[in-house]
Order: sequence, then structure tokens, then C-alpha cells
Amino acid sequence: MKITKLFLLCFALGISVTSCDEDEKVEAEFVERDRQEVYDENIAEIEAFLESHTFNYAEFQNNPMYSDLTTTPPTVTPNDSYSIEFTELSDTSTDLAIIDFLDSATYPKLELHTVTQDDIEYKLYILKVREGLGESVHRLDKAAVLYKGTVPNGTVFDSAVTVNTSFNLTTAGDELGVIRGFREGLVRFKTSQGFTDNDSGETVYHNHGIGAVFIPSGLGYFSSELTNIPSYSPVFFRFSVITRSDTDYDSDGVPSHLEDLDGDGNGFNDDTDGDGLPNFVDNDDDGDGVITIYEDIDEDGDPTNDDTNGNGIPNYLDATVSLSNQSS
Ligand SMILES: [Ca+2]
Ligand SMILES: [Ca+2]
Ligand SMILES: [Ca+2]
Ligand SMILES: [Ca+2]
Repeated sequence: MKITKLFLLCFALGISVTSCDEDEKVEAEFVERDRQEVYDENIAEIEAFLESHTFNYAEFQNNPMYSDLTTTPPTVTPNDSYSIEFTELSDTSTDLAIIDFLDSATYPKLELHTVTQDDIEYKLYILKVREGLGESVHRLDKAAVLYKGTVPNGTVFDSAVTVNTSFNLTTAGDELGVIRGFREGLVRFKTSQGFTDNDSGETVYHNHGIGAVFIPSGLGYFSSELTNIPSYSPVFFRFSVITRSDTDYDSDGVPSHLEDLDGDGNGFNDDTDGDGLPNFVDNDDDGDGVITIYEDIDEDGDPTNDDTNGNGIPNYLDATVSLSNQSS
């Protein structure tokens, strides 16, 4: 498990290179490359990869897509235990290339999404072998994911092969998340629907999302030179999305994904009191001076179900109600 490394990589973005040698006072100025120029190169490299490589689609297609969990014991598809493998196409190969799955009517399908960042419209290719049947994943969640991160030549720079650790998807405050491109890929899949233990006592997850995302460096590590990732290199993640769990970045008793009030998947554009702090990192969401967790009047641990004046707006979002559960 190399989760920690992934977090470090995420934070290594934008570090400038300077000498620490006080005596010599040498300072090597680091000039970052133009983001559009790098993106143009990256997307050409990604699309060339998608055209020149295939993956083990037949292996998946030879089986039922999903396990049937309504039978006892469940009727388990081998697909639950498969992961995506890329292979370079030879001149004589009749296999389909990854790009041939673009906008396919059925799974596997290659989706093309647009992610805007730094005034650049990034193309983000996402390969969905299957979407999954469990819970949706929000950008503010924690997730347990099996994954392999590689550069285009196949070198693995990071991986998680067990699901013992889950990680935040979004970086906020002291909580470190993953790179944007990985996050944007993961949230388009669903978690496993359940698990069973096989004869060897190993846990087998069923009906989880299985996919891959092809990330331009501007949505990844960009100029950072990291172990097994050259500066400005695209990175690819292949993954199985196993479970999600709530976060509570501001410890106010409201799960972070529920602080995305308009439900658009973006927690950063919800700021009830307009104080510049998005609700998911604001412990007094309505700015009435009574912190959200104290506006949980019935003290059931859930501030969202307390609406003293019955106007449909819970007290913690209603600045006209400033009752506190702290007896004076
Ligand atoms: Ca929102
Ligand atoms: Ca809050
Ligand atoms: Ca309550
Ligand atoms: Ca209030």
C-alpha cells in the first residue's frame, strides 16, 4: 500500500527548485512550462496511446457483467476479480484499440469529458468497463480503491492492492486528497454492491465500478519530477472502486457531501453565509454565531433535522434562528 506516497505526490505540485546552500547563495530559477503547450503535447500522447493499445475486453465480455446477489450463495461473475490490462497492438492484431470504444452504446465504453482548469479545457478520457451497482461517489468523500498508477510506457509509480485504507478525494485544510484527474475519474463510478468470503477466506467484492482514466499532466503532477514520473508526463490510473465513506472536514456533524447543498457535485460553490468559506469547511454555516453542531437542538448528532420555526430551512442554515443546545 503506497497511499501516503500518492498524497505526497499531490502536494508536490508547484514546488520551485532552489538551492539551500547558504554559503554559495546559488539559486537556480525554475521556470514552469506553458500549460497549454504541455497539454497539447500530452493529449497527443494520450490519444496515440488509445489508438495503439488494446485492453482485455474479451475477458470481461465472456462473462456476465455483474454477479447475481439475489441467489444463495450469490452467482459470482469472474469479472469481479478482473482488472484492466493494457497491451500494445501489433501490426497484425485484429483486436480493437481502446479508442474504438469511444461512445460505445454498451459497456465497455470510452467516455470523453471536459475539465476546465487554469483557463484550459482539458479532455479527460475515461474507460468504463462497468460502472458499478453500489453507491455513488462524491468528490468530498473518502473512498477505498484498488488501483495502479502508470506512465504511458507502463512503468508503475503507485498502487493499492488491498482495500484496508481509504483516502480523501479532495484536498482541503490539513486533509490531503488525490490529483484532480484521478478524482474526476473516480466520481463517475459506483462502489461495490456487497462482498462474500471465498473458500480461501479471502473477501471478494461484487459489482464494483471498474475503469481507467488517462490524465494530462495539468490535471496531475505537472512540472513535478517524481519517482517514476517524468516532469510533464501524462499519468494513467486503472482502478476498482470498492467503498465510499463520509467525511466531515469541518467536524460540524454534517457529512461533507451533504454540504454540497445544490447537489452539483462541487462543494466549493455552496456558501450559505457568504463568508468565503464553503459550507463543508465552515463550522458556522449560517454565520449566526452559534456553531452548526450546537444547532443540533435534539442532540441526535444530526444538525440537518432541526427546524424550530418549521420554515423548511434547518436551524444550522437559518440565520434567523440562533438557538443553541448548550444550556446556559
Ligand atoms: Ca455545490
Ligand atoms: Ca459546515
Ligand atoms: Ca438533530
Ligand atoms: Ca441558525
